[in-house]
Amino acid sequence: MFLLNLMSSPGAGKTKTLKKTISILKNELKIGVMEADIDSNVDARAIAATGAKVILLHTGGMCYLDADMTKQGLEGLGTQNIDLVMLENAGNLVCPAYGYIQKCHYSVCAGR
Ligand SMILES: Nc1nc2c(ncn2[C@@H]2O[C@H](COP(=O)(O)OP(=O)(O)O)[C@@H](O)[C@H]2O)c(=O)[nH]1
Ligand SMILES: [Mg+2]
Repeated sequence: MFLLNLMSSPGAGKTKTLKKTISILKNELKIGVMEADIDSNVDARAIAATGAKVILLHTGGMCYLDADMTKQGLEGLGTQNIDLVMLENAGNLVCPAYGYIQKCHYSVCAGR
Protein backbone atom coordinates (compact mmCIF):
# COMPACT_ATOMS: atom_id res chain seq x y z
CA MET A 1 0.00 0.00 0.00
CA PHE A 2 1.31 3.43 -0.96
CA LEU A 3 0.16 6.61 0.79
CA LEU A 4 0.26 9.92 -1.06
CA ASN A 5 -0.28 13.10 0.96
CA LEU A 6 -1.59 16.13 -0.95
CA MET A 7 -1.39 19.46 0.81
CA SER A 8 -1.78 22.90 -0.71
CA SER A 9 -3.84 26.02 -0.35
CA PRO A 10 -7.61 25.96 -0.95
CA GLY A 11 -8.45 26.06 -4.63
CA ALA A 12 -5.01 24.80 -5.72
CA GLY A 13 -6.60 21.78 -7.43
CA LYS A 14 -6.20 18.90 -4.98
CA THR A 15 -9.71 17.51 -5.44
CA LYS A 16 -9.56 17.96 -9.19
CA THR A 17 -6.20 16.16 -9.30
CA LEU A 18 -7.61 13.31 -7.20
CA LYS A 19 -10.64 12.89 -9.43
CA LYS A 20 -8.50 12.79 -12.57
CA THR A 21 -6.00 10.39 -11.00
CA ILE A 22 -8.82 8.08 -9.91
CA SER A 23 -10.35 8.10 -13.38
CA ILE A 24 -6.99 7.12 -14.92
CA LEU A 25 -5.95 4.47 -12.37
CA LYS A 26 -9.21 2.97 -11.12
CA ASN A 27 -9.00 -0.06 -13.41
CA GLU A 28 -5.41 -0.82 -12.39
CA LEU A 29 -5.34 -0.01 -8.67
CA LYS A 30 -7.71 -0.25 -5.76
CA ILE A 31 -7.82 3.32 -4.52
CA GLY A 32 -8.87 4.76 -1.19
CA VAL A 33 -9.11 8.45 -0.35
CA MET A 34 -8.93 10.19 3.00
CA GLU A 35 -10.59 13.58 2.88
CA ALA A 36 -9.37 15.85 5.65
CA ASP A 37 -11.85 18.68 5.87
CA ILE A 38 -12.18 21.32 8.53
CA ASP A 39 -15.97 21.21 8.50
CA SER A 40 -17.69 20.29 5.22
CA ASN A 41 -18.24 17.11 3.23
CA VAL A 42 -18.28 18.59 -0.28
CA ASP A 43 -14.99 17.06 -1.44
CA ALA A 44 -15.77 13.69 0.17
CA ARG A 45 -19.03 13.54 -1.78
CA ALA A 46 -17.25 14.48 -5.00
CA ILE A 47 -14.72 11.68 -4.48
CA ALA A 48 -17.43 9.17 -3.50
CA ALA A 49 -19.11 9.91 -6.84
CA THR A 50 -16.02 8.56 -8.63
CA GLY A 51 -16.59 5.14 -7.04
CA ALA A 52 -13.39 5.26 -4.98
CA LYS A 53 -13.58 4.29 -1.34
CA VAL A 54 -13.50 7.45 0.76
CA ILE A 55 -13.38 8.36 4.43
CA LEU A 56 -14.13 11.85 5.67
CA LEU A 57 -12.06 13.15 8.56
CA HIS A 58 -13.15 16.39 10.16
CA THR A 59 -10.08 18.08 11.54
CA GLY A 60 -12.06 20.16 14.03
CA GLY A 61 -10.30 23.37 13.06
CA MET A 62 -6.84 21.95 12.50
CA CYS A 63 -5.21 22.73 9.18
CA TYR A 64 -4.11 19.19 8.50
CA LEU A 65 -4.16 15.73 10.01
CA ASP A 66 -1.71 14.85 12.71
CA ALA A 67 -0.22 11.37 12.93
CA ASP A 68 -2.96 10.02 15.19
CA MET A 69 -5.75 11.27 12.93
CA THR A 70 -3.97 9.86 9.89
CA LYS A 71 -3.73 6.49 11.65
CA GLN A 72 -7.42 6.61 12.54
CA GLY A 73 -8.24 7.44 8.94
CA LEU A 74 -6.22 4.51 7.63
CA GLU A 75 -7.89 2.18 10.12
CA GLY A 76 -11.32 3.52 9.14
CA LEU A 77 -10.58 3.17 5.47
CA GLY A 78 -9.23 -0.31 5.91
CA THR A 79 -6.09 -0.77 3.85
CA GLN A 80 -6.05 -4.53 3.36
CA ASN A 81 -7.60 -4.36 -0.11
CA ILE A 82 -6.24 -1.01 -1.17
CA ASP A 83 -3.14 -0.40 -3.28
CA LEU A 84 -3.06 3.38 -3.19
CA VAL A 85 -4.31 5.71 -0.46
CA MET A 86 -4.47 9.39 -1.30
CA LEU A 87 -4.90 11.93 1.48
CA GLU A 88 -6.36 15.31 0.64
CA ASN A 89 -5.13 17.44 3.47
CA ALA A 90 -6.50 20.85 4.33
CA GLY A 91 -4.49 23.74 2.98
CA ASN A 92 -2.25 25.77 5.21
CA LEU A 93 -3.67 29.07 3.96
CA VAL A 94 -6.81 28.27 5.95
CA CYS A 95 -4.80 28.94 9.08
CA PRO A 96 -2.73 31.88 10.24
CA ALA A 97 0.78 31.70 8.84
CA TYR A 98 2.67 32.49 12.02
CA GLY A 99 2.32 29.07 13.63
CA TYR A 100 3.00 27.06 10.53
CA ILE A 101 5.98 28.60 8.79
CA GLN A 102 8.36 25.87 9.83
CA LYS A 103 6.01 23.06 8.91
CA CYS A 104 4.89 24.47 5.58
CA HIS A 105 7.95 26.17 4.13
CA TYR A 106 8.01 23.46 1.44
CA SER A 107 4.47 24.26 0.25
CA VAL A 108 5.20 25.83 -3.12
CA CYS A 109 1.52 26.10 -4.09
CA ALA A 110 0.86 28.19 -1.03
CA GLY A 111 3.75 30.49 -1.89
CA ARG A 112 5.91 29.70 1.10
N1 LIG B 1 -8.30 26.15 -15.10
C1 LIG B 1 -7.97 25.32 -14.12
N2 LIG B 1 -8.80 25.24 -13.07
C2 LIG B 1 -8.47 24.36 -12.07
C3 LIG B 1 -7.30 23.58 -12.12
N3 LIG B 1 -7.23 22.85 -10.97
C4 LIG B 1 -8.35 23.18 -10.26
N4 LIG B 1 -9.10 24.07 -10.94
C5 LIG B 1 -10.38 24.64 -10.47
O1 LIG B 1 -10.11 25.33 -9.26
C6 LIG B 1 -11.19 25.13 -8.38
C7 LIG B 1 -10.70 24.52 -7.09
O2 LIG B 1 -10.17 23.23 -7.36
P1 LIG B 1 -10.18 22.11 -6.28
O3 LIG B 1 -9.69 20.86 -6.92
O4 LIG B 1 -11.50 22.05 -5.60
O5 LIG B 1 -9.09 22.68 -5.26
P2 LIG B 1 -8.70 22.18 -3.80
O6 LIG B 1 -9.31 23.16 -2.86
O7 LIG B 1 -7.19 22.24 -3.77
O8 LIG B 1 -9.25 20.80 -3.63
C8 LIG B 1 -12.21 24.23 -9.06
O9 LIG B 1 -13.24 25.04 -9.64
C9 LIG B 1 -11.39 23.57 -10.15
O10 LIG B 1 -12.17 23.24 -11.26
C10 LIG B 1 -6.43 23.71 -13.27
O11 LIG B 1 -5.40 23.07 -13.39
N5 LIG B 1 -6.83 24.58 -14.22
MG1 LIG C 1 -10.54 19.99 -2.21
